[in-house]
Amino acid sequence: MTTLSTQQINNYHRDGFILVENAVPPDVLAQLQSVTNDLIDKSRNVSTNNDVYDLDKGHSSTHPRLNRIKTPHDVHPIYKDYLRSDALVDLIKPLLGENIRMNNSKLNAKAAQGGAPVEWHQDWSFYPHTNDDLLAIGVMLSDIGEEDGPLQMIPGSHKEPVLSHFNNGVYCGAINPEDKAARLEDAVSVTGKAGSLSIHHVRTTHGSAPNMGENPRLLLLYELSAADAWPISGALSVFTGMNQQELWDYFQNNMVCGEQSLVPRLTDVPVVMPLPPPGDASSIFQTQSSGGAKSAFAVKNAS
Ligand SMILES: O=C(O)CCC(=O)C(=O)O
Repeated sequence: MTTLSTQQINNYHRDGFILVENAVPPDVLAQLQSVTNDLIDKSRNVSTNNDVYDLDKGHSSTHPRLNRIKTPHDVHPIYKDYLRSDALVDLIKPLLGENIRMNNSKLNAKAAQGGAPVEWHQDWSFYPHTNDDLLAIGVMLSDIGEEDGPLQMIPGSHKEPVLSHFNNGVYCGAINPEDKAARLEDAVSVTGKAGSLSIHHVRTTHGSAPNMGENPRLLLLYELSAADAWPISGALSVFTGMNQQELWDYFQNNMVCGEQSLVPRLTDVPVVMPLPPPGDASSIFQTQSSGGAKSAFAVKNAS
């Protein structure tokens, strides 16, 4: 499978997400899994969060437990090689056009038996751009079933108003689960075998419950944008703190295909700046916990 069917493209535009099964070539999947398992193994030597690892509660040298490998594309070339392969690029061009940039990558390695939830949010609230031709690809590196804390999406939410992601006046990277406009009762789980992909629009409301399964839930996420979508200064994002040269180099180094554009395409998009920031914005897990996000999943588990 290297292209999306017309129906998949239409479903992406209608629902704001799709599942693409058997998308990763088996040899590539095996390499991605092997490199990832090695990285998890190496986290045994780490005891505090650093540039590579965001550790889960209970992490130790005998029981490695990770929330995340932060920017896998910086850690091993395989992650960028797959992103730039025909197998992936041909899938996303119908959604983002010929000129595509990667803004960031991350590998959410939700540890087995309780690995942290990700509270409901819209990625757009973290990093508004000049237009919303942005999406995230989730590459399943493990089988992800209902008990493993799969991504859950709210169909059609990418066309609805952007919800408040604030708590007590501070950006907390999550909506209030009591917000009726979020329609959380409509959630759909995106489950699949290793080698499947989820693709979701930057404005689609999504989250995921703790992993209650026996194995880590390994989801490699690439955040991509049309090259003429430029981040709005002040966003809580990977670009914050870069000088002009660093930003330019980053953009150039992370082109997936086509050419970088110097002419941002401005469209009528709803923007709320994610400011003031929470105490620790080093990952979504820290943003949500230090920002005091209300937990949908803790409430659900307790009931
Ligand atoms: O890993 C997950 O379940 C959700 C990840 C996510 O939404 C994010 O990191 O922005």
